[in-house]
Amino acid sequence: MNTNQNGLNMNEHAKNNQLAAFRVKHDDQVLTTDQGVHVSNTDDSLTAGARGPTLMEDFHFREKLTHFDHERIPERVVHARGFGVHGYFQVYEPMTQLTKAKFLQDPNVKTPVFTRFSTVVGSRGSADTVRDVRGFAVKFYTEDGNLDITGNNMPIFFIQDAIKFPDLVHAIKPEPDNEIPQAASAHDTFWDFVVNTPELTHMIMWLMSDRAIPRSYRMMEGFGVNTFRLINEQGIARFVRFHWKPLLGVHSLVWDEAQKISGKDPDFHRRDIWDAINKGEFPEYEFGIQVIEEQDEFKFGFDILDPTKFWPEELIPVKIIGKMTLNKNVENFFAETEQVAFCPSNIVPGLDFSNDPLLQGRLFSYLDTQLIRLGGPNFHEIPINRSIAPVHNNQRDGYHRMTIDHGKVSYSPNSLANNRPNPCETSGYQHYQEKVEGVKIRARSLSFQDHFSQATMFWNSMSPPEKQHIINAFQFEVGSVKDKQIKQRVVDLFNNVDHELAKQIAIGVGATQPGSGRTGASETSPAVSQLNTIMTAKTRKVAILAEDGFNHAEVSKLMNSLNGAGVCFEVISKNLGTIKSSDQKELEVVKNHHTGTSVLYDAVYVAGGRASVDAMLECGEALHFVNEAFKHCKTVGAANEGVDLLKVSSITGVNYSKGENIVSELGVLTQNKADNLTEFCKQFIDAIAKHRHWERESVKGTVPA
Ligand code: HDD
Repeated sequence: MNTNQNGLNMNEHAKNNQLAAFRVKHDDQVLTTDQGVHVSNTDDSLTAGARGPTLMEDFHFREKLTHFDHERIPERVVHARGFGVHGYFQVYEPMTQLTKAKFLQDPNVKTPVFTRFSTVVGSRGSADTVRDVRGFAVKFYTEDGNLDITGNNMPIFFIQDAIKFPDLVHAIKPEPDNEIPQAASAHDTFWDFVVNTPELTHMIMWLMSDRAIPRSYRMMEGFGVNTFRLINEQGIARFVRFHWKPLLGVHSLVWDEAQKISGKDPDFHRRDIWDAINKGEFPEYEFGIQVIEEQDEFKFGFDILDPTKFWPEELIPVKIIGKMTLNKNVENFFAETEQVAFCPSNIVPGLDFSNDPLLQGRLFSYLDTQLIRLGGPNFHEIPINRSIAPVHNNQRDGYHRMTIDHGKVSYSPNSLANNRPNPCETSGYQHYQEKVEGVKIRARSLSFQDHFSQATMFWNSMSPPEKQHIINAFQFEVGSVKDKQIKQRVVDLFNNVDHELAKQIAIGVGATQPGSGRTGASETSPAVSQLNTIMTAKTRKVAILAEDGFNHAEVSKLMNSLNGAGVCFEVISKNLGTIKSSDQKELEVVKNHHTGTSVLYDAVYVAGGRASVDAMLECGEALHFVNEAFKHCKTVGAANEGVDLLKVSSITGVNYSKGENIVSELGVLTQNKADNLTEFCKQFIDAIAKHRHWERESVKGTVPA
């Protein structure tokens, strides 16, 4: 591999150098003005007398205030709330047969990437865990120039034609008279748009599903959504869709938990990935492609150019071809995450677009939006947006131009500079020579008109708990709509998807139940159910509840086991500082009950030790912690005296261990004998790996999550 002395691949090195060239460290420096003049005092303005007016000549005051007054740029019109991280991509084996794209040829080449995850609807300061689609945008800095795969965490989109995008966004954003609600689709204008635009039906099923409340950016799939083309050296083209598959599996929060996190830690998702990368737990996603031969374009029961349809994996398998590793946090949020500019039209030789009408519109919109957001046509010169491939052309001037273009020639053809820079037929980007003909027409293709079959397929692919979550989501969202007619029309629309679903929506929102509707079996795509994903306890977060007098041998055994399995943990007690075990060993408390709540953890463990458990029994917070974790279907564990806390909790449907045996029911693990701890810890970790214990939701008396 072509590496430098730091072990960095040359492409990574090139990108790092580019960023480093603009990095300024201010440590140990004297404060200066923007002109480099040292400043003697930045706390008092220059005034005429100590109590007199400020003087116009105070250039430092004016410069400081002027810069501050201008330091905001417009937030993105959608996807304003996001978080970017650096990493690299490596292909597993040469993809020569399918594409000539250079970054997909050599498994030794690490292509630097910058990935920005986002929500769609909320403003820049909105909460991370709202119900929404998540953006999953990857910028590859390839040797052939920048390639952006600007995707989402759902494989389809709301609308089929880009001309409807402003309508969609106006409908889902806060209502314009009072700017309510923030970052939410649960309001009248959105559902009014839904009932009047049946092409949204399929995407609404995904939006109401658990996909819309991911547990972590690290546990989210990514999809390019639109259909692109791969082109090989021989000029043969194939249709392709792109996938990112997280090695930690695809997992979600539960709605009640997500809502609470929005208040307890609105930065939950960005903190999660920031902390993971700082700890060296680098998120990894495999890159997959679904490929359709040109001659098979019309072979399927749906139009492969329709972005409201996914290509079922069972029909068109996802070929895994590489991996992205995210291994570096940004140094400056504004410079990198805020100023990064993605654009689906950033493409490299070996790839091309399809006639997907949503994609075609996107090819215009992204570049256009950067002109206002980043203030002019030179945004490609901002360090995070620069390609590692050299840039030579006759584009000149404009706001904030950084490049000092040499020479007097800025036109083509020219003889003064030997006609340089000149196009190159062999290395230059060649558009695929697709034959197109037709009359100019404003009409939707007939092959785009089935809005319900795949929505039904999605519904029928869900497991019972996933179905229940969808029903609950509809009841929340449509229940928040004020207009009765809209509520009824939602019921009637989704009666085309599944009659039982429509009935349940109607019951929940007080609408009339539909007479008859779509029922019975349809095709399924098991791959879309999150129950069929990778299950691992790695990087999950356990809360250990303990107070003075805890059982040190037991807790340290548990901590060692968790460490061994790559599971994180934090000790939570009534007060911060340290607690002492029954044998006087000290343990640091990371959170108290004000700062550490159950919704921020994947599992909870109640430590044994008589005095510790007695203190917890007196403290309502510990009990609330356990009850809430149980309600959210999380793994709950307790050993020795710790079981006493569970016995008085509202956990239902569980028999506690009476003897020495480990009892594991509904994801609640208890045991009474310290000797069994090794096996107990193993089972506890296995239970955490299951993510959630949905079977609890069907136990009578359990409040649904
Ligand atoms: Fe878009 C941003 C994803 C349709 C117009 N979009 C944006 C971002 C993502 C997506 C991830 C944020 C990029 C970042 O992190 O900076 N958008 C999608 C997907 C779509 C889609 C997967 C459907 C397949 N988008 C879409 C359409 C249009 C736009 C049809 C307009 C015709 N999108 C934009 C935009 C944004 C944007 C207005 C806002 C900020 C930006 O571009 O840079 O141009």
